[in-house]
Amino acid sequence: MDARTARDVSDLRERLGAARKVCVLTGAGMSAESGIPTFRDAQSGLWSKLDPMQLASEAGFRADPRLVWDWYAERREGVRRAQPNAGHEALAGYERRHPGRLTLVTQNVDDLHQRAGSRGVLRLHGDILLDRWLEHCPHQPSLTDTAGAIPGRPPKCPSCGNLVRPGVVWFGEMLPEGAMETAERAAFECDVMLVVGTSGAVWPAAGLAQVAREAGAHVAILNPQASAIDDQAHVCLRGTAAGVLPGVLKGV
Ligand code: BV8
Repeated sequence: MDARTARDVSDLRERLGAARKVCVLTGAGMSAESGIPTFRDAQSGLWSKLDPMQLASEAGFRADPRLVWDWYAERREGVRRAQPNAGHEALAGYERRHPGRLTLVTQNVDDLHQRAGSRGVLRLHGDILLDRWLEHCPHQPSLTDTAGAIPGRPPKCPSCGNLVRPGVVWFGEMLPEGAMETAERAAFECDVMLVVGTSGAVWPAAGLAQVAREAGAHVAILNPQASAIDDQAHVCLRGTAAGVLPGVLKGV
């Protein structure tokens, strides 16, 4: 770590130690060191010719349900095989030491924050390990109870062919009721906002850094590369989640 980054880390540690309220926003880079490819990394193998933005949409699913279902099935396997990294653990430790101080908002659809022990994680883009029905249908008890599905790629309703889809928020879909309002309030009220591992390309999540900045919070971004929201940061730490977060949060 160079001298400039070391100075920035020590200043951030001081601020996190003194803060009344902290908001952390994480993106796919948070899980990269756990072996889960980031959203915009070139898709591996079969998927390299496909656009994740297209696959992660209702239109993409309706156009080729089996292709999209298989893409999620492969990603789900990757999430199940992955383990939380030192960055996830560091955030969970900080939360344990300061009950009620941290609001952790994630764009990620994996469960690594939760498996590291973080509680009350605010998921803006849903949960890749959950299923739900594509449509409301009269043959099924609810949108989220897919127990009545017959197996398949994707599974479907035996009575009307309604398809099962992953419980994530696709491009063009609204975020979960109230999630963004809660996240905006946390960004508005915090003294320190830490943004980890996001390109800042996806809205409205990307707007949270600006909400915090304009409300007077100290905004720090941790990312090995530049992001589209760096202009909202007081400091940009060029490093990785597992490499830098433990040093930022240890003993704070
Ligand atoms: C909505 C679930 C109302 C699916 C995902 C305003 C302006 C422009 C466009 C819009 C706008 N408002 C709405 C839109 C449309 C759209 C959007 O944002 N489009 C953009 C992309 C052009 N937004 C929506 O549709 C949202 N809905 O707003 O509803 C509405 C509807 C229609 C029209 C208007 C309004 C819903 C968005 C949710 C999409 N679903 N996920 C799935 O996962 O399959 S988003 C998906 O991208 C993932 O969740 C991912 O987390 C997320 C964001 O990407 P990042 O997390 O930033 O990941 P990325 O790969 O981009 O970057 C990784 C970063 O990590 C990099 O910077 C890298 O340097 C860094 N990194 C790498 N390694 C490490 C690291 N950092 C730290 N440590 C490391 N080791």
